[in-house]
Amino acid sequence: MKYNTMTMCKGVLILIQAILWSTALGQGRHSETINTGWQFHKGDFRQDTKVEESDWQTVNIPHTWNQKDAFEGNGKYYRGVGWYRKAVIIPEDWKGRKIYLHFEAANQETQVFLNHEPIGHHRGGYNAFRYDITDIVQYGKTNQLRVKLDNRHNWNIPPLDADFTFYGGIYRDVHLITVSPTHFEMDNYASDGVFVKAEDLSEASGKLKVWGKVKNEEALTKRLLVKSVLKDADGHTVMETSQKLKLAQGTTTDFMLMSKAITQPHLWSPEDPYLYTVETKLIEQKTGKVLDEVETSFGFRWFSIDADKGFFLNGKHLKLVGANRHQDYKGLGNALPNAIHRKDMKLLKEMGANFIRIAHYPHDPEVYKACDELGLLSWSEIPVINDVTDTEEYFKVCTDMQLEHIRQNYNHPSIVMWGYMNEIFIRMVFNRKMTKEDKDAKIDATLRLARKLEDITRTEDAERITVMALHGDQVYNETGIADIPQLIGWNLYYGWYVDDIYGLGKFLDEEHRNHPERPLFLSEYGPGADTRINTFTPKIYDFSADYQRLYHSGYLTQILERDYMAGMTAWNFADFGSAGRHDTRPFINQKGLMNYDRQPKDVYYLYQSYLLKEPVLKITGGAFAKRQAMEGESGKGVCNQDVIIFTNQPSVELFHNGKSLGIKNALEKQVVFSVPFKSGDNTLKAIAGKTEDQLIISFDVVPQELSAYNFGEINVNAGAGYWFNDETTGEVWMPDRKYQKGQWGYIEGEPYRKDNRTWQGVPRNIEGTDNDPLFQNMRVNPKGYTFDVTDGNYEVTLYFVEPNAKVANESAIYELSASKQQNETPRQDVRIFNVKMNGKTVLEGFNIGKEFGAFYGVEKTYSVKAENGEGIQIVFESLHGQPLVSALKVRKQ
Ligand code: GCB
Repeated sequence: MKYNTMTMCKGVLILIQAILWSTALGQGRHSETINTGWQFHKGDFRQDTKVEESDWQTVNIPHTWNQKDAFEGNGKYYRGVGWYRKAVIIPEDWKGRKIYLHFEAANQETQVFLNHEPIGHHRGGYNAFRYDITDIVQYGKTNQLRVKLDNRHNWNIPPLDADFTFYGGIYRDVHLITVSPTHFEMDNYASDGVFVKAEDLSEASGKLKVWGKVKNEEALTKRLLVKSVLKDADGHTVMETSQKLKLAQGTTTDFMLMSKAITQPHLWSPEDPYLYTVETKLIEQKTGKVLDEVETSFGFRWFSIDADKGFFLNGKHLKLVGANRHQDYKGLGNALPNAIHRKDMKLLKEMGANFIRIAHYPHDPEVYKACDELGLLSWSEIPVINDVTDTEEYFKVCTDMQLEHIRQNYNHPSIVMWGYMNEIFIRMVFNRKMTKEDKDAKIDATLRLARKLEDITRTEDAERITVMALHGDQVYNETGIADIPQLIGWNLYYGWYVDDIYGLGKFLDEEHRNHPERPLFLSEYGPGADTRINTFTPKIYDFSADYQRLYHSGYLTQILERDYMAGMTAWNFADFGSAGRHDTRPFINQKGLMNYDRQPKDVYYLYQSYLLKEPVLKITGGAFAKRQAMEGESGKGVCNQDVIIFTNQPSVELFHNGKSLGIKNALEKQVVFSVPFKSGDNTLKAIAGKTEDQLIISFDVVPQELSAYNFGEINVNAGAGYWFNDETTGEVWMPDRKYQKGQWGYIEGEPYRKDNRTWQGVPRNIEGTDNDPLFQNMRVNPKGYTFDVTDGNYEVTLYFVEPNAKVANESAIYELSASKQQNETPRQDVRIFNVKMNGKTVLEGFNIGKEFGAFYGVEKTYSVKAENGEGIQIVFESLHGQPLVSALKVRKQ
């Protein structure tokens, strides 16, 4: 056999690697994930009960049992007990070492058993926890690991209530960690046990401080050296510092290293997220053996906040702009691979953000790591949301949570704020049943808890800024809770939950005037938006991409012009699961700048235009690239529609099918062109300097005289002021219009409104369809719809939904609607009507509620013959109550 240099090198490499591995296992710290090949059982059973093999389903971690059911039926997902089990083999040669089981998180109450012995119980779904299993494991054998998990509501575990889904499961990585019996502290709230920070830091110089505890679990006294080496990003040693320790058997001692001043440290910032590495080793003096080792990414940076001037990083002013983020993802629930966590941070960074509010709970370790590496400053918080329980146990769980949260994440340079409460009085404010005494008691308990959490946070970390997020109510000022943290985040929804986008500035100015010493941040804002909904007349609560644009544009200008505002984080980076919501995509909070699958909504590019330095140019309306609309008054097969372009360039030229529509200046990062669309593909090309963007819009212009229409189909979204694009079929639905001779449209009737406040018709999940927006809005009491089509055979489909929950349904054939399980009595006949098409009765005595219950999407298709130039006449006749219709489709056969 002939060896060439390549194979020789490979051989040497393998040898070196083998030595490294053996040292890794023999000494030092070794960690490995044990995510693969678990078994899951949904439901509870007693430990000693034999469960059928078939009851176990093989799964991998990360895993949740709610990724499907939280998005089905009425959104009542399984909140209960689930069991996991796994056979874990512990190698013989781990004998003599310490062994730990480390869970990055599991939601929300976890009991862990190893070889049938209980080894730990953890409360709270978003922090890591770790157990010492050294004395229980059997070496060289299979160990039975079992985990009982419970995601039921629990009065002693926050969050008690919140607008997101509490998916159950072991949804973050599980690790086995081994260390030498003499090691850095392993039972310090599941942290690394080694903490780092910069001291006396300026541009000119700074020191490195490293501290923690060392534990000697060997049966002899140890003489040790703790040594930290600071390495730059290229791996060159910048500084070393060490301390000698003598530890008697079974004792624990503190260490603290302080380096000499490092001149001109390379500072960490969002623009330049420069990371050093601190390698901290625990070395046996006699042998020079490394007993334990922790590697920490480290950034030199300092910051401050000012009530008038906002946030400063490394002495320079920095307006913080970014978004909040929840940790779930379409189809996966909260069980995400690390790659998606990292991808999200990249998407935020690419949006131009320099900040993230990690809401409403600590996220995966990968998120914090990515923030350090990409340069995203952050606010990280624990999930004490909407309400508190006044028990010692609840307070203890909250304070433990904050301790875990801070200790586990202390070393990340990206974190600048620690939060601990969100809108904590919101339930109380809206609860009409609470007496004054109840409210006073609630306020008292909440203040006590806030003070406790504030104290703990400041004691743990005197440098980071403490923060709390409030909803727009004076109760926080009146009770004094807003004076507790160092920074106040307001969650304000002017132009969504309350009227007027420009109410924002007024509110903030008043707060700043009344509390001039208090730094302020806009921690949440945003409207729901569905990329399938597009309109040229955006309104509050219409869920259109267009209203989202108006809203964010208004918010960006108002915050950017106010120096005292430290920053702003949009609610939310992406759509997220919220099982209690019934918006246009049920069980999802749609306020994301991106869809649930991280496809950007148009506003993502608006942020880019505001925040990025490199040229940004984006023609909006990509999700509305297929259109059908009426020819304009001036005819010629042309339909003029506004096209909005986002850019950070001064001006933009737009070409339509190769023809220039002129050059326009940008105003608030936007340029508007009226485009004369024609049937067929319309190529839009925008040019600004050297940057180009292109969008092809396929258009079907429906002539004013319907008889001139080369009939494909006309799809009408009745009673809605928006277009609806069906993502699956590609069908486009136009808003309806009033009938005029020779054309098509409705005769009388009103758009359905559930109440005066909301524009969205039926804020409920419409079952039996994914096209909820098509059904949620409707026309009530129409006399009819007329289509002046040419003679021929047509197919007409009518779409209905019963929006009134109190419908008669006793004789409904199937229990179709989940609403029926909600016992909404008394039930009654709401409406009964006939529908005629060209004189023929096609629906007689139609009682939607009786037949289908409420909120169930109904479709009925008929064949109609248009004869003698009379077109199609659809007539609604009331027998009882008001008829209604959600949508109509007319197709030529
Ligand atoms: C809030 C909450 C957040 C909700 C949001 C909303 O103020 O802090 O958890 O999801 O409003 O969309 O209503």
